[in-house]
This record gives sequence, structure tokens and C-alpha cells, in this order.
Amino acid sequence: MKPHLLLIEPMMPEIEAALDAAYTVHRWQKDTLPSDVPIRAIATGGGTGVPRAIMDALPALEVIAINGIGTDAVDLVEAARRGIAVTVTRDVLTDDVADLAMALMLASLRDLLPGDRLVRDGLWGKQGLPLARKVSGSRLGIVGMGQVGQAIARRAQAFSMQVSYFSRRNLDLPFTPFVNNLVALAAQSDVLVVAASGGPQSRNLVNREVIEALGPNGLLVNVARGTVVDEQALVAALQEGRLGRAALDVFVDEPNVPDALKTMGNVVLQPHRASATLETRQAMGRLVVDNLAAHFAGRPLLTPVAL
Ligand code: 8YV
Repeated sequence: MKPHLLLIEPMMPEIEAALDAAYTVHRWQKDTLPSDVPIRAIATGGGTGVPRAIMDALPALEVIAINGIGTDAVDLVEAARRGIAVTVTRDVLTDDVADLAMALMLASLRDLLPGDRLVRDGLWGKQGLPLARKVSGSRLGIVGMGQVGQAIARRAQAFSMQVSYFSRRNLDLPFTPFVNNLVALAAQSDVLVVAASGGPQSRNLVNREVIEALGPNGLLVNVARGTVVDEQALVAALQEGRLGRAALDVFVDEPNVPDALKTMGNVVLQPHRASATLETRQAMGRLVVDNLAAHFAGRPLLTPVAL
């Protein structure tokens, strides 16, 4: 008999087909808990995770396969206590997230959206645009220097940007100074990119003081988790001109985005899609399928989270 699997967040059709072939898949409907069947596995997204009420309602749960790298929406302490294995899709999405960070940076500083709108509105030659800001050679501060942060640094260095970073510890990276104080990093940066993991340890790490240190000419980019930035302080700083620009892929209460952000011309918004390319979602999906297969075959997991 096929093991029962709860699919909390939809995946690509070909990946769902692979799951359907190996498991009896129960597609989660909000507010309904599948308590009448022994669910042994969960597949879910990084932002969605596993609501604690679902975990509590599934006594037969053995493995949670996250289609992403973030573990902040899964209670890892409870998973460890119950002996539930957790896997992520490490490595395969690093490049995409770093690419989107660069895309957001370029879109914001080079005013791509206003330029596009001007052309579409037939205003080219009739109306001017303010001059944009230079990307190459500018100063970049990276918050969080894991795989994604380091991939952003490599790309930025190809743009001759002067890269520094703040992280939990000094990694002694060549040509990339560590700054032990986030306010100081923001003060010396033109662009601050957030690439730190979400969770209680990083909640509101980018607070009002950090945002103000980045200042009226600064750009804040977030490709990590909305919770790492104090969103209210961010909105207020943008409204009051204490921060120049923001380019955001993630928000505190997705898919809800503060209305104020939607009306600001100095803000670029994306619906949490840093890893949403065909190639990467295929690779992530395969890793979810392969991790689950390894678990049920009693083989070592490919990309487990150390609990
Ligand atoms: C995905 C993510 O959008 O990796 C993560 O933790 O949040 C993103 O890559 C998500 O996991 C897919 O739902």
C-alpha cells in the first residue's frame, strides 16, 4: 500500500505526478485537517512550512520535505522531539535567488519600471525621466553570508561593486570585509541586500536604526524573509523620505503586501518568486521526490536538515 502524503503547497504538475505515482496524496484544503488517515509524509513550500496545528494532528508523521531552503515555518524543535526528519532543497536554488537580488537592484536603481511605463504610454520624446542611479562601482552591504549571500557577492563583484557583509560570524572571505555592526554596514552602503535566514533569531534585524543608516539615497533589497525587516519601520521610512528605495520579493504576511508599498514609485515588488524558474523548480521538485523516496527506502536523506 502506498504511504499517505499531505501536499500543503502545490508543486509543478510533473512533480505532483511523481508524488501521485509513489504516494496517496492528500492535497491540503485550508481549515481541514486530514485526521482519518495515517499521513506519514508532508511536502510543503519554504514560506508555507507546516502550521503547528497540522503537525499536532498527524501522529504518524515521519518526514517533512520542504520545497525550498527556509525552515523558519516548520517547528524544528518539535520535529526533533518527535523524530520527524526534515529535508530542504539546498544548493539548487542559490543561483536563482542571487540572480533575483541583482535583478531587483538593477530594476530599482536604473528605474526600469518607470522607463518601461513611459515607452508603453507613448510618452517617449514627450516626457522626460529623472536620471537613474549607477549600479557599477557602488557600495553593497550583504546581510547574511550563507550560500545565497556569497552568490550575490560574486555577482556584485563582477559589477565592480565594493562588497562588505554582516553575518553571525566573520568568514574571512577574500576581498570581502566583514562588518561586525549592522548599523555601521548600512551607513557605509548604497545598497543593503537581505539574504539572512528567517526565524526568531533574525526577526526585525533590519530595524528602524539600520534603515535610517542606509538613508535617503539608499536602496534596501530583500530576497530572504519578510520577517527579517521591520516592515512598518520600512514603510514609514519610505513615506517620510528617510529611505530612498526598496525592492522586495518577500513580506511579513504573504500574500498580503502593505497597501502603502503598492502606491510608491520608489518601490519594486515581486510575489516571492526568487526560486521560481522552470529549471530550478524542476531541480527542487526532484530533490523533494528523491528525499522522500530515500526516506521510505531506508536510505540516507540527500539534503537533510540537522535537527
Ligand atoms: C520558494 C523559499 O519560493 O526556499 C525557500 O525557502 O521560500 C522559496 O524558494 C518556496 O519554498 C516555494 O514555495
